[in-house]
Amino acid sequence: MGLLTIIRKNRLKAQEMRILFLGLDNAGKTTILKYISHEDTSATSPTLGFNIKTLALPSSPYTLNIWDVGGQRTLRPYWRNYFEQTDAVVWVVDSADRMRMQDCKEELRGLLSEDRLAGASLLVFANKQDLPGALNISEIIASLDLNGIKSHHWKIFPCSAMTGANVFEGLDWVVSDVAGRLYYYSSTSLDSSSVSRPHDINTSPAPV
Ligand SMILES: Nc1nc2c(ncn2[C@@H]2O[C@H](COP(=O)(O)OP(=O)(O)OP(=O)(O)O)[C@@H](O)[C@H]2O)c(=O)[nH]1
Ligand SMILES: [Mg+2]
Repeated sequence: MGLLTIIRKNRLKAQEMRILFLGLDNAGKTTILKYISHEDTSATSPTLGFNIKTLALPSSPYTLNIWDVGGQRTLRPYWRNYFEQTDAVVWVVDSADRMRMQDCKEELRGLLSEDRLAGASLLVFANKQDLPGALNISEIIASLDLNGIKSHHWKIFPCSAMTGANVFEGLDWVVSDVAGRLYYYSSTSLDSSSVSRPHDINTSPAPV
């Protein structure tokens, strides 16, 4: 058992998870974080550094330490400063930003090649599904070549930070995936009835 695994297990004993929100600028990371923190989502401004929130989901015994880091191009080299001890990456995509899907794919690919993220679960939020013209889940899986990801557990959820659709369902999945992977997940501690099925290539995307 590697040192990193021992550290991770010890942290899970303390019932904490470190979750890193990343994605291109304007994807909706901060708005999602506001939604799950029950804050006003109507106004956000670009994140120039990072936001951190510590919160508990109603359906989970774990305390989540969520780091939301600015995604502007000039800030992306600093993402690596946040990788240490990350249990899960939440990759937020602006589903309506068709022009930048290639950029989005390349940044995600680069991220997944980082050694310090090797054991992290990956939740992809296909955000802004409320916008007309948003790519659906199948289109985003194809655009980002998600089926090519063999190195990480991943799932994609369509969501909207504006309506809140599927936001907690996605988080529930990633929390249970981290907990299950590290053996400290107890089926009694996370109410499985609250975990909706994620949408990946094997399931039909649900409208949000
Ligand atoms: N329609 C719609 N707009 C959204 C949604 N999520 C975020 N937005 C809007 O998208 C813009 C960018 O949202 P942010 O949350 O600041 O994006 P970010 O990913 O944190 O951006 P950076 O901090 O620059 O990396 C804001 O105007 C939000 O109101 C969504 O689900 N639907
Ligand atoms: Mg932000």
